[in-house]
Amino acid sequence: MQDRDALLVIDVQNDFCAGGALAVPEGDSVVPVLNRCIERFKAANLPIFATRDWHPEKTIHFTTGGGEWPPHCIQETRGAEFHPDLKLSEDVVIISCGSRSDEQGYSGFEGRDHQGVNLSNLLGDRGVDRLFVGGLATDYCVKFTVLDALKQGFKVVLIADAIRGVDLKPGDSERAIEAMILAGAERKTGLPDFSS
Ligand code: VGL
Repeated sequence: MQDRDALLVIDVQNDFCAGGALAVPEGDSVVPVLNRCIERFKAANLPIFATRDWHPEKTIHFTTGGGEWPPHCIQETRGAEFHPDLKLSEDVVIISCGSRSDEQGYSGFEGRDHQGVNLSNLLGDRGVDRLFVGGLATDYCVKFTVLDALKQGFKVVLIADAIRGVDLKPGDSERAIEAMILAGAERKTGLPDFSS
């Protein structure tokens, strides 16, 4: 970890965890790993961002609106809340994605904070140039967010133990990881520290 690093936690929400509307296999297992990452970034006074899927009831993202997914992460519902054990503090910047009915919202870079500022501007304002990324799901929001980050010139470190995928087709997550690495992401096992 260095001065211009930030932690980006992707969609660790009830609906993507055990018992949720779109539960990712072993989704909950990212929580303790991410909590330790959060502690480290806080201790180092480095910024932390957390994306959330934040859909309206009717959207092209859901099967009910012609899309691919069962309804999940509907604004202001329990399914859209962050996992109760995830230790996000007040100063974590929350980025809401897919909040319009005509967008899918897979990438955190399409999301905005509560004032409508997009993720790239927020990162730019804080002088961030490298993102440590973990969360759900490897083969969707993590992948699209990481690929967008790399396209926009950010460096990316994937926290291998802090991501889990949907794997609608077996191997989707592995292929997503390969695509992210091919695009320039670095994959790290273990927790981020100042030697990395
Ligand atoms: C996601 C499937 C559908 C994700 C969102 O957060 O990765 N996956 N919508």
